[in-house]
Amino acid sequence: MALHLIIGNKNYSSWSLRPWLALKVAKLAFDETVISLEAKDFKARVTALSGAGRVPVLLDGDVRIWESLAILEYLAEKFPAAGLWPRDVSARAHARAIASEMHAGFLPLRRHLPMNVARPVKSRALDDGAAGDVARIDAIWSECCAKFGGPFLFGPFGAADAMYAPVVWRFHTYAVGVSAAARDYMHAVMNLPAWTEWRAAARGETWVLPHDEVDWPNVPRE
Ligand SMILES: N[C@@H](CCC(=O)N[C@@H](CS)C(=O)NCC(=O)O)C(=O)O
Repeated sequence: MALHLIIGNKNYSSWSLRPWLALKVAKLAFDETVISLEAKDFKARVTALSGAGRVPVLLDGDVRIWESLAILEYLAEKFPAAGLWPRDVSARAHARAIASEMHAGFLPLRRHLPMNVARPVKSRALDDGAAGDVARIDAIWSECCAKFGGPFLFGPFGAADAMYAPVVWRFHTYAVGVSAAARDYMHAVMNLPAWTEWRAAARGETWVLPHDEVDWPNVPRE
């Protein structure tokens, strides 16, 4: 039975992007259903699949997995050839640590710079919390790319890159200043064919979520 990924709006749903991108880059076949986060029946439809009532949710036959990081772990276990985690035990521990750091943290950045794929690139002044998160993420990316050789965090694209992919979008959209190493890393992610596919779909969506539009009541579009 095919994998089936339930996700939110491609323009805004940063958690949804993570497993979607991993599935695409790993060339794993899957069906997908997009439910707008503001659809009247969003909660009812998603809660029927996962008590958490949030997307993404992965369905694999009778198996239901929620939480983006748990989905990536499931894919890594079920499809080891996809190489979603590094083979080396210390590199794998490093990858899991930074993936967990992303999953559990960077709230100031996430609040201040919501993912908004269709917004034209325009800088936004950072508050102190977001600036601190940017510095930490730049250090994570720079260290990984120097230590493991790039172009992705641990060489080839993997689960850690999937976890940070929405941050790449945020840094790009809000023209956040980063180091040369972080910029090179962002270019590697943004050059993925799957990136272009997600962007085209996101820009084709007509839903507008005001709380994710930092220019509200203006809704600038590419
Ligand atoms: N920790 C969860 C976060 C999931 C999450 O917050 N998803 C958002 C969309 S990006 C959502 O479903 N929001 C709807 C809601 O909370 O009602 C994960 O990693 O999957």
